[in-house]
Amino acid sequence: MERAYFAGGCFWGVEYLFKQLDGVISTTVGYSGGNVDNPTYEQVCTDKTGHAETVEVVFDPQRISFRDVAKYFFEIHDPTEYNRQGPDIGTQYRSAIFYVNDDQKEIATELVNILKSKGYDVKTEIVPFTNFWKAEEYHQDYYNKTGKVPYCHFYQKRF
Ligand code: MHO
Repeated sequence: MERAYFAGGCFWGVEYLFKQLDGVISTTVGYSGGNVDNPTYEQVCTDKTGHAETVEVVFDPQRISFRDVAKYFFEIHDPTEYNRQGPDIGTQYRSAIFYVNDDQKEIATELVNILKSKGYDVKTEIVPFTNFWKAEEYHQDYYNKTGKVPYCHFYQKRF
């Protein structure tokens, strides 16, 4: 199994859509890229801890490649938004890929360049993974638990 970490706005919607992708085994929502250990949602919401709402995606590389997982990421959020996603504003809603190895870094960078060549002014940060703090239980699987539907994430073809 391979792991990948994506931030693309409110993690409820990003997780909901990743769960629908064939080859994805499990997902967890949490916080990456910040400077406070084991932060709470309230702390992250202050926009002062440096974390981004992030989804840990575990997938089976024999069924789907990192390239296709990452392509999908760019198609389920708007990578041209800077420090926001839809109605949610703040650095915790930034677009980022926290790569865990050089292959992921290269592929993510290549995909950003493809999107740029298509005219998208991509703001996604491609940065090394440092840590991932699992979010509170009520944020896990939020839409499936509540029966609500995402308010700002949907699939849109970009490649
Ligand atoms: N706009 C949403 C953000 C939730 S998300 C987990 C809210 O205020 O509840 O950041």
